[in-house]
Amino acid sequence: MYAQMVETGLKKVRTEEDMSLEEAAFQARIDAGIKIEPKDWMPEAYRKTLIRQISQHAHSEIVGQLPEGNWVTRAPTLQRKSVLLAKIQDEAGHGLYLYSAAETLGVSRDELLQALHSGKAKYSSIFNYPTLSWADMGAIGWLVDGSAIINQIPLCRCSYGPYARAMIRVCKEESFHARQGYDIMMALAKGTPEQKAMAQDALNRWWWPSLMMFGPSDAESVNSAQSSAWRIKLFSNDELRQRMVDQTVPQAEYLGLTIPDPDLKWNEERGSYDFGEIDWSEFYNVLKGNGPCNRERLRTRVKAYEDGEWFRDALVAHAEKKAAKRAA
Ligand code: BYC
Repeated sequence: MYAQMVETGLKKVRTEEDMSLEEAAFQARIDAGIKIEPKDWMPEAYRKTLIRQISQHAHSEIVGQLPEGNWVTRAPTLQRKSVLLAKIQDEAGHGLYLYSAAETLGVSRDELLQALHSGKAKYSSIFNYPTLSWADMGAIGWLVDGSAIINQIPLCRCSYGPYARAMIRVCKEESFHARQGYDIMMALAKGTPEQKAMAQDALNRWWWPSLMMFGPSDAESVNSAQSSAWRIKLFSNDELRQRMVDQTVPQAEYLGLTIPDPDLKWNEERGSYDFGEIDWSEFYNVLKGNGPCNRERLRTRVKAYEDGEWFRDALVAHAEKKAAKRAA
């Protein structure tokens, strides 16, 4: 079922002439700002779009634990280690809320995980880059969680109730994540010249991939038009990307670090920053599975799932035993 959903991805917006009476009434509810709940009637394509986006979001949270997990045993102090551990555990929680939200749309968790493990389902491109130094923990919290917040705050108001409600809690936790990242960057930027160089190197490597997190340019985004009509998306990919640049440049200046973009400059007329062209060939290459860590990430997830089989079996055996007792 999932493969079929992905293949039939929406490419154009439904117009009034295309709509049945039921669909028109559904669209009117969305336009009036009424939340759609799991048992409400919904067009099949709305359901499929949500399953696609929510499950990709869930997969991103789960795979997103891996780059940071790489530094737990090498965190520089006990305090840094406990904060990093707490953050990574939060990401697991986010994945679980999101899988639950996707399940309300009638897809099973097994199907969703199968799609991830077989490489059919996407997860955020950002998690296919390696974490080479401790400064990367700072850059991820600051830039990646910072971008995630910008993308996710509007999702708290999206049209599908369970997704919107999950996002409220997720966003609260993400802001702690972004602050812990910025705190690491501040410590390094104020540290020795070597530490400051580490911070700059991490910014250099994470800046462009973070801008890619917002997805293709509006002109290339196949899903945006229909998702906006359904109020799954409240702002376009480019609008949110611009917001990220405008928010982050002054933060980099405060740290005394340089954004690795020679074309970055303040545009007085627009009241925001102009920035250089993103290397879209790199983005699409990562999406095709050819980023620096795509294979390693999937291999690690599949192994973790297989290693956990005994535990899942034990839970089922326990539940069956309890059910049998109750029935006796
Ligand atoms: N990476 O038509 P478009 C986190 C795909 S987790 C990979 O614009 P849409 C965090 C897109 O799926 C971050 N694929 O699509 C966790 C589509 O392909 P399909 C994850 C991408 O859905 C731990 C195709 O490109 N956040 O924050 O309208 C630690 C065309 O794109 C990417 C979410 O998932 C990408 N970067 O818009 C720290 C948020 N971009 O599916 C942090 C929820 C695009 O048609 N998701 N694609 O085969 C969204 O807001 C939207 O799905 C997107 C894309 C803005 C990402």
